[in-house]
Amino acid sequence: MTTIDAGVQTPKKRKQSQFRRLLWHVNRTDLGWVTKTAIASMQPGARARRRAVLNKLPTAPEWSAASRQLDQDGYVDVTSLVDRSLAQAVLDVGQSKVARLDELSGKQQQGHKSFWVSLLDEDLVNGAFATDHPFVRYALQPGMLRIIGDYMHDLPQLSDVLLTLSRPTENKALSYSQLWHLDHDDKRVCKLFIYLTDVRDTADGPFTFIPAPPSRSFRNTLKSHMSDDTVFAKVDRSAVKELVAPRLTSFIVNTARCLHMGSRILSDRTRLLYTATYIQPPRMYPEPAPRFRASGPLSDVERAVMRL
Ligand SMILES: O=C(O)CCC(=O)C(=O)O
Repeated sequence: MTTIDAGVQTPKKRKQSQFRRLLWHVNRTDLGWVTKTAIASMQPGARARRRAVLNKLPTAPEWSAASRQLDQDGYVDVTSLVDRSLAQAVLDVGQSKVARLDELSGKQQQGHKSFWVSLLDEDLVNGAFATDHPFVRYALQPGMLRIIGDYMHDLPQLSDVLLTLSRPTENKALSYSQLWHLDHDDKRVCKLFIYLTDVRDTADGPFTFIPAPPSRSFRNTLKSHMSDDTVFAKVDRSAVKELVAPRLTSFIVNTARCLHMGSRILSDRTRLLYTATYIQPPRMYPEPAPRFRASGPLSDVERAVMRL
């Protein structure tokens, strides 16, 4: 009897994984639209059904203007458009988690980013958030879905919600999202953020980005995370937007089109940030385990956005 070491691949498996790797690289370029279109074509009529659901959402002139700005520039400030009481509920949850930081960071499951602490692990059941959690309610605001949906010309899919506490990394080299990158979760990715602490200056590690038009030259780059030198060899520093703003500032960024980085926290500062991630369905990669579990009444739109 022959035994196969699990760590050693057969030639067929090696070819398959080389093919997947190649596809993964290709999908990060504009050629990925071919893959996306092919996947979408396997679900005839699905987009029209999603658009019918999108059209059930209310409209407002200021949401349409925000959507147009998102399309043109790749970002929009939505602080004046969000529901203040939902924002406050997110802030309350965030602050209550930070008050228990030592206890929660001991239990952290996602440990790879030393400058990020995930504080929501205890709110998950089998990896899923209850749909009445304030973080989910914030992401489901009709105005935000309308702004992102009108930009995508499709009903967005809510992929995840996240609370991150960024802390100083002392003298360690910059890594992960502290370096310039585009998000490649899918071809269209929008993130809705709220600052839950004041970001007063560069030392607070602001979310920093280059709007979509000047970010264009990085779209087909195969390098995933880039240093300042690499970026500023191609684009003028004056294109950079550093989001220095008080707590409860909320903004949407198309992180697949706008080169971005953040969390470069200095000295004794910390930064607390809420993020909701939306993609345009159907997802390019296999669907992960459900991230949301129904709790309380849900509208058709909400069910469709969370695939429940
Ligand atoms: O920590 C930051 O400000 C950057 C976050 C980021 O890169 C992201 O959410 O994709």
